[in-house]
Amino acid sequence: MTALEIRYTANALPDAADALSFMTREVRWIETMRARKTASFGLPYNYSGQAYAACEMPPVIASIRARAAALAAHPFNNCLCNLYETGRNTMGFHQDSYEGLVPSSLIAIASLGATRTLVFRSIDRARVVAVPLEHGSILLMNETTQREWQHAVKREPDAGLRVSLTFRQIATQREQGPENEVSEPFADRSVTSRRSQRFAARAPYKLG
Ligand SMILES: O=C(O)CCC(=O)C(=O)O
Repeated sequence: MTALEIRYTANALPDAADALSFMTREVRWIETMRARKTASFGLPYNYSGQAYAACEMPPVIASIRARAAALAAHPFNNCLCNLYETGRNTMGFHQDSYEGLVPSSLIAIASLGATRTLVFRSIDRARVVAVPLEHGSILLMNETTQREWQHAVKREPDAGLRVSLTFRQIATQREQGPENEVSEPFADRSVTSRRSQRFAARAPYKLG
């Protein structure tokens, strides 16, 4: 069974308090899901049966994206946001789909507000790893982790409001200008594997 390859950076966002205030006041949240509210910025993206249209990233989100991209060492062109108004808002166990993503894309989760625990469960259900996601942190996951593990945000009744911003690199070129261009060929698995190896070598949470 493959190790859990994730990288967690606490205090990654110096302006986290202002960003949380922006996300709660300025974002128009979509209410199509029962368990939480969502919003998407950047390129259009389909997630969990919901089609999100293209939407320019406001500067606050673009600056979080820049921080996540620096940690991931590659650009992101979509940000799917989740609003957990209380600890009763959740996300069930799932693997993020790589359909439409650059295969070597890492997925970044930036967290604002109350700490919620991201629970990883190996596909064979033999192992569980709980990672508290603190205000201002960024967690990176790679494609191997998506293939071999599921993750969830479970109910934590005492938790307060939390926003997560999840960044992905969608395999679409040119539409958004040079800063969002996919810098590598979509189907080049050798790049995927080199990026994954580099990530795995540096992942402090490499458990296995
Ligand atoms: O809100 C979170 O931290 C979890 C996000 C997540 O699991 C996802 O976008 O797939």
